[in-house]
Amino acid sequence: MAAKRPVRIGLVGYQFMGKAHSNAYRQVAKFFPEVEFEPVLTALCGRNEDKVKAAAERFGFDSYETDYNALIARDDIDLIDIVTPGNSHVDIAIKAAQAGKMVICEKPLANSVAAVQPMVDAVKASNVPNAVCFNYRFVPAVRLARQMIEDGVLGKIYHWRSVYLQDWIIDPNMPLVWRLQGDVAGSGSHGDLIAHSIDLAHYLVGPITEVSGMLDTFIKQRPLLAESDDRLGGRASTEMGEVTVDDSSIFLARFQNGAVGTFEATRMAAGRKNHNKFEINGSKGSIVFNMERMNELEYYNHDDPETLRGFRTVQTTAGVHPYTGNYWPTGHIIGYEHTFINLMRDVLADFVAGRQTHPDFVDGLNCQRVLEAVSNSSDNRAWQTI
Ligand code: SOE
Repeated sequence: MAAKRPVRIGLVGYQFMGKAHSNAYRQVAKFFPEVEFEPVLTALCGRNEDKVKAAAERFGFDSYETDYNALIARDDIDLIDIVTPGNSHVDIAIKAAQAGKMVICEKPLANSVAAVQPMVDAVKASNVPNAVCFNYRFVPAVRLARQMIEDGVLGKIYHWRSVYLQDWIIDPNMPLVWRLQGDVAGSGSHGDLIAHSIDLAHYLVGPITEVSGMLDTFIKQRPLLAESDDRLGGRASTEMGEVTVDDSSIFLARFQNGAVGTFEATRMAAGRKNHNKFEINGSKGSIVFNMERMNELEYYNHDDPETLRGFRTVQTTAGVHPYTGNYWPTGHIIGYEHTFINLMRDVLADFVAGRQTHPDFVDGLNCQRVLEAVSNSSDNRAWQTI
């Protein structure tokens, strides 16, 4: 077998997404032996030396840096992967592109259209491969949904209906972690969750042209964070601070192809954990996907004999479904982490082959335009054109 091309990774950030991405880099060439690249965990970067050193050892990186400028300056790094909060993406991505590195960045690309645009300009000017991590595109059931729509199985699409529901901030004593700070995260459930639904809608239905939305914050003050933990929360202090992001984001949309959509996202839906669900209704049938049952796709075929009509549940693990043949025998399900492995499989394969990948920074910008239009619509109480 020909030697695989090493892709030497410099990862900036080591919390939740750092764990997900480094796991994907470690696994991808093992599960997909046909790929022509081999990720090398060259360096991990973070500001706190003790913590970044420990994380580098735990995730299997060869070295660490405490300054991303030093990381980007290294000539033994091919790809900069950014998994830090939204307000830090712009400078890192632009400098990485200017240094000629491939760039992968977590979603949302940044906190406004004005911030994202120079990132897109920089990757274009340097002509470097780039991708944004909308990982739910890489769920086998979502790929199957896209294939069905492309093949005309659902006919003309009339409706998109999505909810993305979590409840991890429902306790008013949940501290003001960075995801609840507007200057760091940009927004709340809006950029964190509904961004995923927008990207999936773009991927499956097509461009959104017009929106009307409302963003709301129910809990306006929370305890400041005393110490963050390894998950999404942390220890609360006794001092209070302002919540500067939305708790809930809801909007109506029109698509270029004539379909209409409703979108809802919240982190205050008691009992819902990662309920990332969409339903698409077309002239010939419907499909339903829910991330909490991610190995399944529900399908209703209006052409079935009337006596037998009803939703069927397709188990998307049969080997014939996208990605699944590289994991386990039929019925042996995959999970959240596999969405990142699948993403790295496709994105790095495109990068080394010199092919255009998706979702790329332009896809990230298109999502940001919708996010911003919804937020403007909420402020102005009026429809906004994209
Ligand atoms: C937390 O709300 C979170 O981890 C998001 O930040 C992710 O983007 C989403 O995939 C799951 O929930």
